[in-house]
Amino acid sequence: MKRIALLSAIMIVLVGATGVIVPSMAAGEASREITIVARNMAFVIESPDSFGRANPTITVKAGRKITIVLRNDDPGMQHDLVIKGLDVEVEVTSFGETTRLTFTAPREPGTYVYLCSFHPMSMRGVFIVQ
Ligand SMILES: [Cu+2]
Repeated sequence: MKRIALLSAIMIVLVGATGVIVPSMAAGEASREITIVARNMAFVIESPDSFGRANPTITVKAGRKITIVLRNDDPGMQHDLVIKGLDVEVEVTSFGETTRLTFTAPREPGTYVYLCSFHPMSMRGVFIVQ
């Protein structure tokens, strides 16, 4: 009897523990995908609220897993995307190519600059972690 009581106590602890761990792991795995298009020597995001605006400010949640998809729509040009101060370097793309990078946003809020390392003057925007 004592043994069964101990066993069920362990089971309750285990179930309780997995009950806590599983949802947080699931939430951590969901990454937010942001598609950024390199076009006419600028970054654009094809969403209704920022369509056509060059180098829009990108805002993400602290600690959130982010996937940046970089598509190159510039014939004859190479582009990449680097976020200064973060370990984020989306690989170089040639015309018609898409590259992607998944990373976790810092846990602390902050403001960073994203840019194309080939064209840092015309392809540059603000990346906010909040
Ligand atoms: Cu570029």
